[in-house]
Amino acid sequence: MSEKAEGQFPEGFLWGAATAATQCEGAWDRDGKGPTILDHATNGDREHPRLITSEVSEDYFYPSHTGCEQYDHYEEDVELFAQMGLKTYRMSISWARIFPNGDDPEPNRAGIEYYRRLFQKCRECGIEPTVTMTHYDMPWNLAKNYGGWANRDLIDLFVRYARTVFTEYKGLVTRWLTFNELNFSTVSYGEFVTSGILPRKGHIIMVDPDATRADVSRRFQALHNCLVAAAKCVTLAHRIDPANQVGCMMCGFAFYPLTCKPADVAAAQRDMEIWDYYCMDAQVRGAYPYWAPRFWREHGIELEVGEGDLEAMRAGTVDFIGFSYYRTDCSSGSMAQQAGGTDFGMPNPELQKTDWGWTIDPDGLRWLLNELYSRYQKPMMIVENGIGEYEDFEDGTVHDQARIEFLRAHIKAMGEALEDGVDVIGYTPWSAIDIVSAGTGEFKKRYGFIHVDADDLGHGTYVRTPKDSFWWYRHVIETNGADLGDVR
Ligand code: BGP
Repeated sequence: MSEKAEGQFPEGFLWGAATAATQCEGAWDRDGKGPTILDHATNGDREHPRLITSEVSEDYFYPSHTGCEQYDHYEEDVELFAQMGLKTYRMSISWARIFPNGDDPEPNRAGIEYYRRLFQKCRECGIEPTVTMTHYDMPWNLAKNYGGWANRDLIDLFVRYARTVFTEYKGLVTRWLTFNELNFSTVSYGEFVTSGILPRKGHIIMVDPDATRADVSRRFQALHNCLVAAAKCVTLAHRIDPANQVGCMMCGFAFYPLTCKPADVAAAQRDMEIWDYYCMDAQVRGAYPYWAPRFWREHGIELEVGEGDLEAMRAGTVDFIGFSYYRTDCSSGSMAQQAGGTDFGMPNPELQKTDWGWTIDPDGLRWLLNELYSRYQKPMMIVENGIGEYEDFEDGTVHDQARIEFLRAHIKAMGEALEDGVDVIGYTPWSAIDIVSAGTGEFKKRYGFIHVDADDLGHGTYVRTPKDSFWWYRHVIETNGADLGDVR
């Protein structure tokens, strides 16, 4: 029996799927590419956090060095994406393929040409690229020798990188996202992956005897510098090609009060403010939220705001809101989460969880879409959504029914939000193909529509095989979301 959602999805809706360079490309040191911060991250799993090593050492396995080998398989991958019917492929450019050290006098031509071939291949196959400019992959040199985004020099270095890619790919790429999940910088999780501040704590542990935690002021300074750079990129993108559309990319956190105690309701509001609205207001409205001065004061945050920073932010507001959505969490007034926290919140006792403990909450997607739209009234694109699963390869494929159920429920919720009147322009589930997990570095935490024969230590043939979800999603796209049934 098919489940109908007729008429909800507008013509031209951007059905797609997503990946990121450090998780799929491999070829980490080929053709002039420099190392990125995630090239220093070892593999881990649920119980064993990834380590960030100060040198790349033979004693460890670094999963980004192989990814799913898309660098060598990109033509085959794009052809498979076309067979699935994707209208857009969200992927990221590795900053260190273009500027290997971030501060090189000239860009790396081989890196520029690789992405040109990839974008051309997408266009030939009728797929529009949606490009993230940096997805957790600052050149290592900038983290090590500049102090990451805490250093204002990075603003100009990033804008120079932006100018290079906007100019080189003019006409090939018109849909851009600046920083992946920039709002992770408000919590210590983002200290390393988003801001490039060494060392960091949280899910990733730095192997460094002198490790100390960045203070909250430094973290928010880094975030401020990112926000200024992102805004300057929006202005620049429009100047270079008026056809360019630039979005922010936020981790879509949704916090419910754990109970109806007023303290829990207030905590949920506070968590939404810090985790979501601090960055979104800056990028969508072009100014920090009204409560920010009190927040800075109470947390001892002293921002160094450069001349012209606030004007740049006001001028460079985004064209659309991109966000990822995986789960929801609960807030409690008794929990010391605040700006220094590493936790995502309290688990919701009403919801089922994945094998990695992430709650499954399709209704939360409709809730969050409405919540964000009522605040911003901007087009929205869900640029990540998916389920990580242990999977078996049987009868020559993977019968990933759990993924089909997960995506079907979320697409239904998105359809409801469209009927509510929310302007949703696209949906790019995570992930187009099996790739390395960012959080744990595992390959066995699989998200893809396409199976890749590889294991956690990079062994395997890297042969690609469409899973059941591939055929299911193809049918969803073919019917523009009108039939979410289980047709193969
Ligand atoms: C998002 C990241 C992605 C991706 C995804 C799944 O936060 O933008 O890079 O990895 O989460 O997370 P994980 O890979 O840790 O399961």
